[in-house]
Amino acid sequence: MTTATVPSATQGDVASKPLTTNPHLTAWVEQMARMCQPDRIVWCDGSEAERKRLTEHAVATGTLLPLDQKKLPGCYLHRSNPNDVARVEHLTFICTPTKDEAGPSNNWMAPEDAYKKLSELYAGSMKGRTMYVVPYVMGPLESPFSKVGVELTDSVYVALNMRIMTRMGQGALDRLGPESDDFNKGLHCTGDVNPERRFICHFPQDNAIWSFGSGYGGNALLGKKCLALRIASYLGRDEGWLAEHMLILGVESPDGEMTYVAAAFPSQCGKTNFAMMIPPKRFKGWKVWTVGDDIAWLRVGDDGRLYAVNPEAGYFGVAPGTSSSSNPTALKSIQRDTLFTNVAMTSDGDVWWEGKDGDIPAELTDWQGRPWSRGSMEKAAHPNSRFTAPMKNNPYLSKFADDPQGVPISAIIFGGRRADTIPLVLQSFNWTHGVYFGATMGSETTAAATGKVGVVRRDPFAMLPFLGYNMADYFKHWLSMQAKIQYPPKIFLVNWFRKDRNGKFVWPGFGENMRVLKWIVDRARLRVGGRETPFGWVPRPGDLDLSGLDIPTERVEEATHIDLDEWRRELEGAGEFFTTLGANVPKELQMQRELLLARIESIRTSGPQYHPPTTT
Ligand code: OXD
Ligand code: MN
Repeated sequence: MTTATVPSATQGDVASKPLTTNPHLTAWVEQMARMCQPDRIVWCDGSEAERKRLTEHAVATGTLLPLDQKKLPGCYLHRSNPNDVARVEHLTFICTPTKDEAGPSNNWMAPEDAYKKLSELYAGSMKGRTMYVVPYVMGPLESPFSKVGVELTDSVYVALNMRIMTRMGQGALDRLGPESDDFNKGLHCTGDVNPERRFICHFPQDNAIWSFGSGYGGNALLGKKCLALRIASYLGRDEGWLAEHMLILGVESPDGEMTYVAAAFPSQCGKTNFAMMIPPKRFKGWKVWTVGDDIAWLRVGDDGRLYAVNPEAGYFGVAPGTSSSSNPTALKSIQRDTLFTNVAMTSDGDVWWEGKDGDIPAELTDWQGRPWSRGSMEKAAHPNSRFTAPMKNNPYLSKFADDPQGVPISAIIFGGRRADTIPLVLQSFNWTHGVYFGATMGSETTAAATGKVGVVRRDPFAMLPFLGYNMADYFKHWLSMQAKIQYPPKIFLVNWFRKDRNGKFVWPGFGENMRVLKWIVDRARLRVGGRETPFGWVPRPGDLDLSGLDIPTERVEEATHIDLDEWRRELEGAGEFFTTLGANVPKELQMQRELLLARIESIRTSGPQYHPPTTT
């Protein structure tokens, strides 16, 4: 191991001296290096020169393939190991002193067992490799709410991705300063990419993450799911704030009024598309500005409102399905300085994926580097192929995306993929009822995921795979936030995915969701009507702006309809789910569920003349 500034003969990487005198950081780097035994240590400063150098190195070693630099300047393709293409929830552990602290929804390992097991895997694992020291900040550099992390990784791909996804480099070391030990210690080693030896372990009490055996995004880019959600949710509980799997957007009306909204949807339910929505023609003059597309850190401001910061600096978006109709803003954001992972490549160095615009090319190189021809039964791009793009590429990036205080949130939206039961939009009666929406939200599984179609997988607050502590305690924390927020946001549940009897979606979705968003904004600002149902408020006829939308009234009624039998099943399902979370599910949520169930019974016994309210 050397720290002298000489180029390595084997890899072309240049070992470098520590870029800080912070003794906590340098001692930890040395300790980890003693265990992993890299050939050299490279401290990342985040400079442009460094980007160039690391990129050249990645190209020379085959980690990145250059794309057509005229058409896609600064863009490269990475192909991961085919056994390493997604987050691995079953290999993700929360390592708290007791199992109960992690709770029944998480995999748990005792910290000493996890450290021991992984130390054995790490021992000598970076021999012949480089250890990159990647200092980064989650959140704007000057924000008092941001968190510093340092990731040690043997992957140049990870270092380059972290450069896009976080505020990476010298700024993070400056923010940490010469003495503080308040930083997340992340250790990542690609190992031999063997699923049998793959672990993503979180130590909330130590503010540490140990990841071994995967080079894929969520498992390897430790700032994102690992720090900004799992560890941050734990810190948020102790420090009185919330780390959430939410997009943040600003809606601007034609007269310049801005309203900010945060929304949680389970993975792959169109969060990035919603965060970058282009309003339809009818909404001329309206604009949707993106603050964030995946994670929100929510805190109460001095003025008693809830403020949201996006801790990330880039988008790690799913490529397939991204097109000029689904998300033109994302397409514009990935024209330069973007890393693509597991997409297909055209013969002239462009990228391609299923659902992209234009004709399907006759010949491609698929995501595994194999020749592919139109008509092949196999997908050219992996369904979970990704783009990593700097958020500053987004033409609709909010000018407050980098604001140290964040943006004030007027509405919180929860949603999922539900073929029935959940109407297009429903407003909660109050905070507790809204927390109930979040706690019981879910999405139907697809055949690809489980073999069973239409099974509701409960995914509270879209945080099931991302929570760093006990789910029941998390519900309690959400309920307790009400006392801290003088002006709480209004809470809504949405469902773009309701289907009719023939299995067709009843609502067109995408840009047309602007109509629902406008109702939400107007409700949050107390200036539009709604109708009370036993389960929340829905829009009355005329409340939802449908002008210019070619959709029969009956379709809209179907989309907003409340069916008592479906709701009874829903409430029973939620009860079963609560049982799986143990005895600590807060009484408020248990009683909320019972209240709704009792309402159904009283409606039923009120006689056949009773008609549950609909929008008509
Ligand atoms: C993501 C996810 O990659 O939620 O953002 O899986
Ligand atoms: Mn996500």
